[in-house]
Amino acid sequence: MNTRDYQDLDRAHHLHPFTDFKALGEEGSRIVTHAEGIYIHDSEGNRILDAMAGLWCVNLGYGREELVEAATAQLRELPYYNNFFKTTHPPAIKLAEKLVQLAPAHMNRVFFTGSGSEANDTVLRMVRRYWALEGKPDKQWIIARENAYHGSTVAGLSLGGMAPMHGQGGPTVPKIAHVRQPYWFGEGRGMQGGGSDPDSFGRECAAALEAEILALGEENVAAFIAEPVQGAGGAIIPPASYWPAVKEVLARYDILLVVDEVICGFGRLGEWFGSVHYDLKPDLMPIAKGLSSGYLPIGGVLVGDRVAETLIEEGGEFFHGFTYSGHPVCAAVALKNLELMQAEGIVERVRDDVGPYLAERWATLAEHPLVGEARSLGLIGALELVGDKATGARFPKSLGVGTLCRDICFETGLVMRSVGDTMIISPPLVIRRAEVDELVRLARQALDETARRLAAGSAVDDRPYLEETRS
Ligand code: PXG
Repeated sequence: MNTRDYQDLDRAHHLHPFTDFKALGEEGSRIVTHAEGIYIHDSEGNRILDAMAGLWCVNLGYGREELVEAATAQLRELPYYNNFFKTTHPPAIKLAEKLVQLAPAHMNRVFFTGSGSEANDTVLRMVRRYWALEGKPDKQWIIARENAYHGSTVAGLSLGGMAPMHGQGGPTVPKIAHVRQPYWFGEGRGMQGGGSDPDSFGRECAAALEAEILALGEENVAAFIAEPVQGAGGAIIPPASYWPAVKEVLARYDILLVVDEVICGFGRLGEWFGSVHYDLKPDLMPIAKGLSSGYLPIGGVLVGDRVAETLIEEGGEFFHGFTYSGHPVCAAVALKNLELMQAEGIVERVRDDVGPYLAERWATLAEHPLVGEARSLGLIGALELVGDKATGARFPKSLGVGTLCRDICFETGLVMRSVGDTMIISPPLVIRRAEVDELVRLARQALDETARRLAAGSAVDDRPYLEETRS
């Protein structure tokens, strides 16, 4: 089959996630056929540097034989059994033990799911159940953040702060509130001056959280949920003041902290968990993606002792679980993935070597005329595209500059995502220094071409997925 055949069949039968079905049908999809290391290949013979690690998940890179072997061996041994009805199997037991060894000391239990969305559904039920068991059934409100992404199931999207998602498919889950995100470049700096410096802004965001707690009443608030660094929202690295101030606020009130580690977990920020980088000591940590380097779908919730002890001692049966909770093949692959990460010192490499190297190289893009800010932490990074470098003013939204740049990146041989006019990267953690150089060179080339086409007046007006969801 050639590209056209694939595209015709795809158009006829396949509804893609977060996609304008009709627009994609007209344009035709890109067919990715195989991959190795940090490169994907498409059906037209293009080799493309995947600076998004698939969808923030292929942390060990493509083509790791050890993971293929772990899956194959487990498929032969026991392809499926469940963890309901007083049964389990070695892969789930061993993976739980490994996760607890890697997690902060006070987290000693894990509940497995098939995805990050299911992990956040589990979080929602667990925190409300916890408070009911503690004799505080009114503590039901969960505070999340505007522009947050916590998944696409009904609980996931309700916790998320993406207004267009809330607008489709009927009412969201009740008793979830959203407070402002610590997005200094987008919301804090003030476009014509008059904004805050990053640290004051970080404290203002924490104060907004406290104000929301007081407005709802502490006695009604169950938990605060946030990513250490917002991924899908636009690789938003909070000001240094933000997390310490949020911790202070949460310590004043009796509210659980849920840190969504679906993207930041497993080395992305140069520690095993983003919570360790920011010293957060969460009560619950939803995980997925990098847990298996995306080779097979698996997620879970790491549960701190405070919540686990109540659920275990007081709870009786917890009526919750999925057919694929702790699936043996997914668990075997995840375990092998974590073992490889340990054996190869991947997390330390991100922290001490390739993360700082990316930071240095990425920062050089700040000089580009289209770039208002270049930021990174570990192996997550963003470029803010601006129409006026002197004032930092954005392009008119209707120009779709981020989309244009993203499409040019593909043509240039680079996967770089756009969220509005923010370009984001999250490359495989195994990326080498020479590949970082190539990534930055390709990004610069794409920026140059974007500037050239803008000058020639050929911006596009189609909007990419998730772009419309920026609140
Ligand atoms: N939490 C966070 C922080 C995520 O990034 C989820 C939960 C949900 O995980 P599942 O496995 O149910 O997808 C995610 C997922 C994007 C994009 O465009 C990001 C995600 C998913 C789809 C697209 O950046 N993150």
